[in-house]
Amino acid sequence: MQYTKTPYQQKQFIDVNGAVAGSLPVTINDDLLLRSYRTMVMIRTFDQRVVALQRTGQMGTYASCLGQEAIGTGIGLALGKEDVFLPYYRDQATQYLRDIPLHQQMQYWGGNEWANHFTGTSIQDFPNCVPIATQVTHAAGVASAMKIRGEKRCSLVTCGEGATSRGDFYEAMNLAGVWQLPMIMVVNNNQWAISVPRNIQTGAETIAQKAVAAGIEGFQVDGNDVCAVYDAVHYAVKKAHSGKGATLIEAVSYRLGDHTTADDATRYRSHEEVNDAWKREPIKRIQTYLHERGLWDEEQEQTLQEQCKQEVEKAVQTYLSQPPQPVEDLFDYLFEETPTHLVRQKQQAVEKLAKLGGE
Ligand SMILES: Cc1ncc(C[n+]2csc(CCOP(=O)(O)OP(=O)(O)O)c2C)c(N)n1
Repeated sequence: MQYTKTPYQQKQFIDVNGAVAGSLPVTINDDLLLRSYRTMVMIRTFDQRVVALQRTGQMGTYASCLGQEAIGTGIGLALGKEDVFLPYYRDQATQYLRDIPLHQQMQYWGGNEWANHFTGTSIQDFPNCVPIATQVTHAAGVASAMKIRGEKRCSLVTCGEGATSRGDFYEAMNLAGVWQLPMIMVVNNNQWAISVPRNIQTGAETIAQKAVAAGIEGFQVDGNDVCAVYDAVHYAVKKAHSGKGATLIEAVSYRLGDHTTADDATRYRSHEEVNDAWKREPIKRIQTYLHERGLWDEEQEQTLQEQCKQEVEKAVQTYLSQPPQPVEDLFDYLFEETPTHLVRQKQQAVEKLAKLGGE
């Protein structure tokens, strides 16, 4: 029997050299390009600063989004305020665009779960999901509620390519297909699930083709091209809002940093591979494109770099000046009536901390 090769082709508008083959899609104007660029530079500045805070003992374990800024930015700019975002842990850019302040994101990574208490645009958004792929089932639930209520809204969930090997992912995608849910799954295919490379993660040639089995549309985009991500999400949102069902978007990128600050990626991948991936990173190409179009110059670049540094430093000061979380929070909010053994442990924790001088 002759099997046809997978039809999925990575969609791209701006290539690694900042050149556009043909023209940009009608959904993208100059204002959007500039916003994308500014956001990506801001998030990279934030990311580097948070890693530095962690290295100096002022931050908890942190999952960097270095090299994947275009994915979060494209999603954040295309998703509607009325939609619900269910993030995983590399969505700093989307959260920033959904009005979650940088200092609040630092608070979260500093270990304070209150930082998942959102307001404004993100009031109905879900907390960062660390358990792999469980958020995809939540997104199916959210989209199902929207459909039952007849609302013109959708849920958008993100996960890594490793997460697509889990049952939760397949189950949720199956529901999205059979119930025609207004749901979008964006897979950040950064090639590595901690130390497990993409090629031994799944036998599927692309992550996008997993959609076929669920009866939904799936396609690949260049996840380092913010225009491709934006255009794909914009399309999927419009489709979901008009009752035409779910979409799986595989955004192909590369994790330029360690998995988290608790990882050392040099133990399982080569410098050559990482250096090669740097050539495709998402920020340089759009900067080149903007320069060539006459939309950006050196002076604007310097001003932006300065603004980003200042905004991030301001966030650092706010984060560092916040009082530590009360130790009682470790025990509260879990049970309507706290079990006796936990009441005892809570008492012990409070006493121990008091002895240490509240440190
Ligand atoms: C249910 C569950 N199993 C295992 C883990 C441990 N774990 C944390 S991150 C990770 C790899 C995830 O890789 P991928 O989905 O590709 O996302 P990436 O971190 O590369 O963005 C694993 C296995 C977890 N957090 N949750």
